[in-house]
Amino acid sequence: MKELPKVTDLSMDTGVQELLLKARREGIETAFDRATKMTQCGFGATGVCCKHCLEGPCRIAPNGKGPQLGVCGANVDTIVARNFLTSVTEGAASHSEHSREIIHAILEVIEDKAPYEIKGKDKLQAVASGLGIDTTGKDSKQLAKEVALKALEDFQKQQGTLNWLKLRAHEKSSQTWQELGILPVNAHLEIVKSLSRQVMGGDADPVNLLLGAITLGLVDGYSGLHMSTDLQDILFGIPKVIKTEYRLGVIKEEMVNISVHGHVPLLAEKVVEWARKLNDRAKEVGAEGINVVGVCCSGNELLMRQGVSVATNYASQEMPIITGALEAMVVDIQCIMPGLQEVARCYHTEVITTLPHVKISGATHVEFTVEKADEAAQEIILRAIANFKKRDPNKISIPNEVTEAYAGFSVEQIVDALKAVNSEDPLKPLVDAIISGDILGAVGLVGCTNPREKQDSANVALAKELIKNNVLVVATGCSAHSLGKFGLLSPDGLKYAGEGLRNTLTVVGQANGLPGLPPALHMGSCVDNSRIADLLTALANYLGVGVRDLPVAGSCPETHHPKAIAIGTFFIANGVDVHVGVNPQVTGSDLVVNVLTANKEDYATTTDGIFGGKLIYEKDPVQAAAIIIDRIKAKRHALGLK
Ligand code: BF8
Ligand code: SF4
Repeated sequence: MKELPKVTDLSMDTGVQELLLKARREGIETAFDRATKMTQCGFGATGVCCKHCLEGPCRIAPNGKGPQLGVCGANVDTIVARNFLTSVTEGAASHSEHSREIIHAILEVIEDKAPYEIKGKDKLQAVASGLGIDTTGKDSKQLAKEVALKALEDFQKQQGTLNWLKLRAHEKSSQTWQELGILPVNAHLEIVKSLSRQVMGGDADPVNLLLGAITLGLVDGYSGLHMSTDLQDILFGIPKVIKTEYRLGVIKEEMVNISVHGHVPLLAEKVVEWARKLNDRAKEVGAEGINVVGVCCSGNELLMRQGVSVATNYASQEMPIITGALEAMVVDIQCIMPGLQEVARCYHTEVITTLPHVKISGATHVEFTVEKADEAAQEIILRAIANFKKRDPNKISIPNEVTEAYAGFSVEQIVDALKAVNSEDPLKPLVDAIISGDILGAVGLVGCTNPREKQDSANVALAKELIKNNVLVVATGCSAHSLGKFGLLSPDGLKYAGEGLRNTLTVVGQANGLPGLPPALHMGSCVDNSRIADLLTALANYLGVGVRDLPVAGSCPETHHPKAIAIGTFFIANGVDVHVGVNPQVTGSDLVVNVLTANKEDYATTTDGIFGGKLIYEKDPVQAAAIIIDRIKAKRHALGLK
């Protein structure tokens, strides 16, 4: 039996630490315990294990000791590259399925078959014009229908490339992809083609497989991230700056507590709506009202548009249940640990799954469709209210810390905030600060937390190091939650910033009635990495350069999900370096490592040589920040900036 690690080594969040101790006292196993028990397979960890057919599994021994070819003759480079493509494809499929759900919802809404309205009329106009749709004299419904049909084409067309790629990609980036012949045609076609090339006896050229991964990265970026964000903004409105609270103290003992967890906001928005409508019903069971809190990216979506507070992020998603005061954990899709149900069995919490293709055995299933969204949301709220009476008072313990944070920094909101400084030329103050060096560059801090890593620790340490060095941080996903918990999404966090960054953000913040902008700007959920890409495209256009030339990078210090691998690939394809702090499981192949990280020979055939961006793998956050800052400085130098 391995000794259990100290809870202070598992999470930086003292609320999580407190509940981990409670879980141990109550004999509850959590993801952190499972991570401690589970040894990682050395073959899988380096990407050299192939399970693509029943001749295997085949694994290639390191250092030439043992078989160097699979039974079919596949070598280590093919196996590692193929596994990498598998991950990117899984990510692209998840995000594309997310946007396809929103297309379907919009098509139902405009036929009055689903109880939502088109709230983002500005976004609708902007997206429709960008897609080349004639908007004159058309009402929202007609326009939304034409936009949704254009989106649907990106799952159907048999030639050309994605409408959303043409809408959102920087011209110089698409030119490179066109010259290489790697432009995606339609999302479903590329996902199927990718599966067919991974199959035994399919594509065996590692470089070709990696180019395939770039195509799937583009599917992820344009059919997944960009399309989801654009269509969600059309349906639910463009996020504006909003104040909220973070940490487990947002769960309230006197309230009926419901956490929403997952990704697609169709359900989560309805849960919030019906929690408000049925609030008084909670009083009938002795509660003061209904309190909805967020976890993971559903939490981000609700935070960005509704200011809903966030209890915690991925690795500690079981903790809200362990408070003993959570009546329901409502989930839709992605990043939902099946282990939630095992934990919930020991409390009164009802885990409620909602989608026909994402069920957990033992959990309650309330089927959600956009057509019956109101009925499903009502049933969920009424179930939660009924559970309030089932609490065991001896098991209730809610950590009391909360941290104030600001979110809602869509590109539109950032531009609006900058307009308060320069109404004629809003990007100018930002660009001037970059040119003068007050802002050295920008980093998108994105991705997850991972039960194998000390939760929030690398996300926060890396952000602090960057901010100290005048690098502006924009954040999404569970990384943004880490920063929120530790004060970096609040103007108070400016105390950690270097002078140039602090002054710039103070000026912009004060022009907008805040003491300053936070040193890290929360731009949304993981699909909202599209907002970061849009900001980069706007900056590149302003400066008349390519995205690859900008002094920027992405970083995923605590990642775990294939979606993050796909997002990283999308940014690398756009010429943005991507740092990961968790082993990307490709180190078994020198060829793959060299193509992705450009650290040895054949620079011209690396992603850095071709696209202008590379993978950086560094576990230590301070060291990682130094590497990122060096690259930012090199890109500044190439632009003629000091
Ligand atoms: O899409 S950051 S743990 S919740 S994968 Fe998952 Fe990672 Fe969180 Fe959002 Ni993104
Ligand atoms: Fe082994 Fe080749 Fe089959 Fe993979 S595809 S399991 S390497 S025989």
